[in-house]
Amino acid sequence: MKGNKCIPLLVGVVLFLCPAAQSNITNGGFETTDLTGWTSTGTVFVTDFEMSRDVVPPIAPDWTPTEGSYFASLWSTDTMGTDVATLSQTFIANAGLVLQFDYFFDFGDIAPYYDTAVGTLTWSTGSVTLFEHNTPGHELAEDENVDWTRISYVLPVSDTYTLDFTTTDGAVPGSYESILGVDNVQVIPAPAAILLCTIGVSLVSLLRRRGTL
Ligand SMILES: [Ca+2]
Ligand SMILES: [Ca+2]
Ligand SMILES: [Ca+2]
Repeated sequence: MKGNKCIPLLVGVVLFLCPAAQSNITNGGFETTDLTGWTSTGTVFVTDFEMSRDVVPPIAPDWTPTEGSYFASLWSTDTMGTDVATLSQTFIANAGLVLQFDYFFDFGDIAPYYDTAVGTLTWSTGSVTLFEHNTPGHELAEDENVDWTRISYVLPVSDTYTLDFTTTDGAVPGSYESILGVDNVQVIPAPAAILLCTIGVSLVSLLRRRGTL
């Protein structure tokens, strides 16, 4: 196959190799300065910084966003009128795309008052725990912080997904609070797809330069 006849084929191959990030995640970076697109319960808000919850030295610096100027903050405390905070969003995405987000957990309490932090993803036929801290078997040291961490998860099916973040106060009303921070939530093509896409686009460019196309 030579000349113009192979153009549709090559363009088709490149389009196949370059999957669009088809997802309807809304306000994944919280840059609207509010929780537009998200559902929340308890003490949850958008902020540009949080003071660390470290009751004994060393005192960590303030928490700041990993993307843009804002992130979501979930407080475990029950001194604000609740003892659980949740943040969730439902979105549609194709199989093979990658859910990605950043989170931190600042455990501000002491044993045995294990304030928990959990991230889960649920779809019509399954679910997965993306991270968990201070649940049984996952206890942190007193006052320990989990620094900003990037989670990436390849979506197994084309489906409707619900992403949930939850933090709960361990015990004893009025005990110290902990904070779960979330930022930069997005659905992106898998790295392998991006690589193949790059190769495909480069091949088309090369062939055009050589006059093959
Ligand atoms: Ca942000
Ligand atoms: Ca801490
Ligand atoms: Ca607590």
